[in-house]
Amino acid sequence: MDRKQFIKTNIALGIGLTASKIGSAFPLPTQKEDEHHRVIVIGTGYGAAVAALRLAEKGIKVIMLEMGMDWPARKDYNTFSKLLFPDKRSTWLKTRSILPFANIFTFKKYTGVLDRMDFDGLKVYAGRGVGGGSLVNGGMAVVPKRTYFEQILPAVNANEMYDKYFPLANRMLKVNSISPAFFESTPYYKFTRTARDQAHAAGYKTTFVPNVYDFGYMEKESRNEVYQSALNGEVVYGNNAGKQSLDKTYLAAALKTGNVEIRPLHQVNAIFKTGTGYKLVVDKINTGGHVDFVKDFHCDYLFVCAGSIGTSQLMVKAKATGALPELNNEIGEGWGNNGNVMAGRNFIKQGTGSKQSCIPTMAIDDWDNQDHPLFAEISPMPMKMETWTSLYLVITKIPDRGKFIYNPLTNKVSLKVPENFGSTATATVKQLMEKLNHANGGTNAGLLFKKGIDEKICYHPLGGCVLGKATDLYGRFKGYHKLYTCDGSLLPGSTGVNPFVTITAIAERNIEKIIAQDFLS
Ligand code: FAE
Repeated sequence: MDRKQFIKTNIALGIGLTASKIGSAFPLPTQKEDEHHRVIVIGTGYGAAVAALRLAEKGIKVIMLEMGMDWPARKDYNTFSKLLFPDKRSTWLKTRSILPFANIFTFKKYTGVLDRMDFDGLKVYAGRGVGGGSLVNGGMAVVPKRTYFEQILPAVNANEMYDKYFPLANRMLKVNSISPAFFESTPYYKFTRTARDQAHAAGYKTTFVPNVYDFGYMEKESRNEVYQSALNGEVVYGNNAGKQSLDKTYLAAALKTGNVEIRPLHQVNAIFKTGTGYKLVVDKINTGGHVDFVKDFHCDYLFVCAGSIGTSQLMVKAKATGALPELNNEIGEGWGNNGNVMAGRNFIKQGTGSKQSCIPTMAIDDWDNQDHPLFAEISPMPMKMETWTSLYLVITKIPDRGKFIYNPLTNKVSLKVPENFGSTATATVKQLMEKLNHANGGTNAGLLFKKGIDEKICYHPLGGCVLGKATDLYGRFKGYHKLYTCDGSLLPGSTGVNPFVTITAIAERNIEKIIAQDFLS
């Protein structure tokens, strides 16, 4: 008996079972009529948005199922919660805030915008809502170094990527750069200038990093001409203005075609093969996380783009439960954290400023270092007071990879990583901190993280359905037809830089081929 039959039988019998016994919340949800569509896309993050737009442009109707809320911009600039005093809109179905540190805020459970998933000691963050990670991320838009890209995805034509798809992704995402004059003069980037000077004193090179935040808008913020978003502590719980997130770029263009419909608060729980296509079992949830109703969606073509964790969990479960038995053994393998490590330094004698923009614009670039390659984003700590602290999100090169495992007792999929996962990354960042402290003074910020370094925080989950392994070279799942992924699960655990430009560019490359070969031919 599948879930639908189970619900129907129990309703018919009038049995007062709680829905929690079938994996949902009390009271027992109703089963709504099935729907059938030609194309369904799960998720509304980068990969999903690219797929939906390009299909819709060819006149193909697409339904997007997104577990998070829609967050339309409000005229009073109050769509999203503030950083310093977050409310329930900040956090996905938890009663306490979940930032890497200082979690003292409590609220009612709500389908808020930032989620944290805890696995095997790791804390993996993700965006929830129409726009996925683009709603909560720092907007850093970085094309990976070509030599490294060629190493991680040797079967992908790098000429094509660097001549066509990376520039296309940058254009579509509205990537822009801060003006050097504004950067050098504004108090809001003192924290970056200080960290840059200290990096140079320690012998490191730095590089400006482009962003999707509109720097023209930011300059107006600095002159108090418009609502202050990035300059007033907004980023990780959403920006109320200034950020060109996917809802303003790819998804806006997709909706404009008239061929795309987005269903928020629709959580896909299972995928099955049917005679001619696929069946999705979906919970329509409310903002408290309870299930309003359950519905089966059927489709001919399915794009699973729920992010590295979401896609891997759905596909591992489908393979393990026999719902998609022909998936190969690469499903759930090859997961990495992009070598993420967070680190902080105290007693920065030049000061880092009481005013800080939330949008990062610079990184320490030591990727060519043979022993300890790193790319360290200089991150803000917008506490509205001088903290004499520098914060870094460091991307390192680590060999360790995790895998997803299905537990039949709980019907859940978790992530397992090898023992000492991240020890190479910690060694790299220790060395970075030592060099910076040695050249400039300062100490590791033990109040922020244990010994000032935390390799358990992951903002960049990647892999689980790796390109060319779990899928063919264009994201088609091996073993099935008309079943695809386009998201971060395709990347083999590492990109050497912040990943969303790579995810977008690969999705553009893949969907072009898929449309030509699977839809138009
Ligand atoms: P993603 O954007 O995560 O979208 C997946 C979507 O699927 C989400 O909207 C989910 O709610 C939805 N979903 C998941 N499961 C289901 C389900 N079962 N049913 C229905 N819907 C579902 O995937 N990257 C950069 O390049 N630059 C940065 O500056 C940067 N900063 C970051 C800061 C933070 C705090 C975080 C958390 C991430 C940051 N990232 C950054 C990472 C970046 O946002 C991430 O790599 C991409 O968002 C991943 O894109 P995907 O398309 O894979």
